[in-house]
Amino acid sequence: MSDRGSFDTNVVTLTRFVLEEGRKAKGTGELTTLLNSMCTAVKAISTAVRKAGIANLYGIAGSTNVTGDQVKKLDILSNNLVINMIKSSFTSCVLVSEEDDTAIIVEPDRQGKYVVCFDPLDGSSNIDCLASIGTIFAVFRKTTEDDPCENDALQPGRNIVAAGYALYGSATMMVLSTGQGVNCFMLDPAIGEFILVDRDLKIKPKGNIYSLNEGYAKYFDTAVTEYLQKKKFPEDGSAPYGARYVGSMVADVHRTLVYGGIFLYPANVKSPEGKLRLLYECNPMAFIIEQAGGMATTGSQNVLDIQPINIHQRVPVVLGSPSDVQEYLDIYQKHQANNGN
Ligand code: AMP
Ligand code: P6P
Repeated sequence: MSDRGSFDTNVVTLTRFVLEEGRKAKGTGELTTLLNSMCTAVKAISTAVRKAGIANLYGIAGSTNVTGDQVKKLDILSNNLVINMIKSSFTSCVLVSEEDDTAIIVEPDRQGKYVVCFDPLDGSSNIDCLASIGTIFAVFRKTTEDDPCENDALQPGRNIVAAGYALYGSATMMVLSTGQGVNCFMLDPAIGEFILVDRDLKIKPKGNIYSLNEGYAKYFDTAVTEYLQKKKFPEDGSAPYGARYVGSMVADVHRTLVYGGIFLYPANVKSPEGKLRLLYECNPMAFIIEQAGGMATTGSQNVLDIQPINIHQRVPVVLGSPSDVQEYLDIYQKHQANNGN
């Protein structure tokens, strides 16, 4: 807003930014429509999240979703908002949601060429304590001429056309990439528009924060244990890393993007494949982090190179500043070699 209080016509809104990028791409406008529809769903979710206490949306909805988490009413509302907005955009044919056991095939008269994988309200276990939560999405192009089906979503993250997340924190922010860098937009509730606040954001080469749930330390593999020891008791006399963990992937990844450092949800004895889901958590976040100059790996391979096997597949993930992730990888690969892998 200009100091006179009137709307500054030079400010770049998400709507305007996406339209301009679409014109540069000389496309049909389908992706622009899809992204703006997702943006509208996010605005509605943001309103619901911030009014949840008043609207009595708290509390367990009494049902569970496909991954066994207890579903809260906001999860259901958020899922319905995203599905309805994408379907009514006539841009997509297959939707994969964290909340739905099987892929959603859009009705034939509303289909478009895109496939959207999303977690409508990630971190929902944090709703009742008002910790930050978020919406995560990844957009692919359907690659076959066959009738749309769940397999259309089983594409490696390298094929992502656009990915992003919304963070419902002290403010609501959309972080978006269509493959030409990462741009961050803050929601101005006064005008109901996302305003460009960080253009082409890049992650620090190296940070000083590590982020993981150390409650699982008993179950960590030896590589994770050695890596954490080096962060807490540096052998080179440098200062130990700080520890931060919200338990909401969008909050922990966004802090890593903005401040630098490393986020880990590795495999452990209890969760041999890790906990986070490839299609609608790890892939979109890995795409964003790589677009910002960072790295995202399972330890054995880059997250974006994984060929998915099923739509709710879980993978280990370590992402963040390239120097920090590479240091972890060097330790991980040393232990793999020692174990004869
Ligand atoms: P469309 O015909 O609108 O589906 O766009 C065709 C391709 O152009 C997309 O798959 C993108 O690779 C690119 N594109 C279209 N619109 C945009 C946009 N708003 N931002 C970035 N890339 C875009
Ligand atoms: P844990 C939230 O439930 C979530 O799916 C991610 O947002 C978050 O990173 C992770 O699980 C937290 O899991 O095991 O540390 O509670």
